[in-house]
Amino acid sequence: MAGTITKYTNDGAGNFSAGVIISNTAGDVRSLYSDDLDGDGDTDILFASVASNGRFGWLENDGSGNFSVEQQIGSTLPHDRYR
Ligand SMILES: [Ca+2]
Repeated sequence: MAGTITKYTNDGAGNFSAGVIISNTAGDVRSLYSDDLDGDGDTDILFASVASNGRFGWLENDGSGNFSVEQQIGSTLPHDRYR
C-alpha cells in the first residue's frame, strides 16, 4: 500500500509472513535501512521520505517485533537526490 512501511517476517526457510503495516505515516519513502539505532539489541528502521518536503525518521523496535510510531530525526532531507 502506498505511503506505508510493511514488515514481512522470514521463517528461516525462505518463507515470508503476510505483510504487517508498521507505519502508515512515513509517506513517500525513498530509502530504508535497518540496524540497531539505539543500541538496545533490537533492529530498528531508519527511513528517508520525500513527503512533507522531505524528512528522516525512525521506528523503534520494542524487542517483540512491534515498532513505535515514527520518530522524526530531521526535516531537511535534500529530496532531489531521492527522486
Ligand atoms: Ca534498537
